[in-house]
Amino acid sequence: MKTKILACAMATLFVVAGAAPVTAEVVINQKAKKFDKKKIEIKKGETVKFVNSDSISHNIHSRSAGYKFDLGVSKPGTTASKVFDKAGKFKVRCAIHPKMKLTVKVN
Ligand SMILES: [Cu+2]
Repeated sequence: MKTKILACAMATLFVVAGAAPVTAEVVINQKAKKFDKKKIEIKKGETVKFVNSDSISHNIHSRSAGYKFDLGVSKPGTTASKVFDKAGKFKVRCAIHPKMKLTVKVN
């Protein structure tokens, strides 16, 4: 019985360690009503973390065909994360500031 539990725990550890590259995180900073990058390329399953370093709120969303999402209003000093679990090229925008543009290419 003990051996079974140990084997199970080891298998879990292996899965967590093996999954590490898939859960990689890319940080995008928002400052002066801009994303700090215009284009990023990530792998399917990776997370993009949007940090709001502005003194105003932002609202990250995408209206790209087949991949619509809305992270809602993110207040100054907060972060909002999005897992991109679909391959493709997506336009990320801020609903409050239309000039904020980011293209996310998911491979
Ligand atoms: Cu904004």
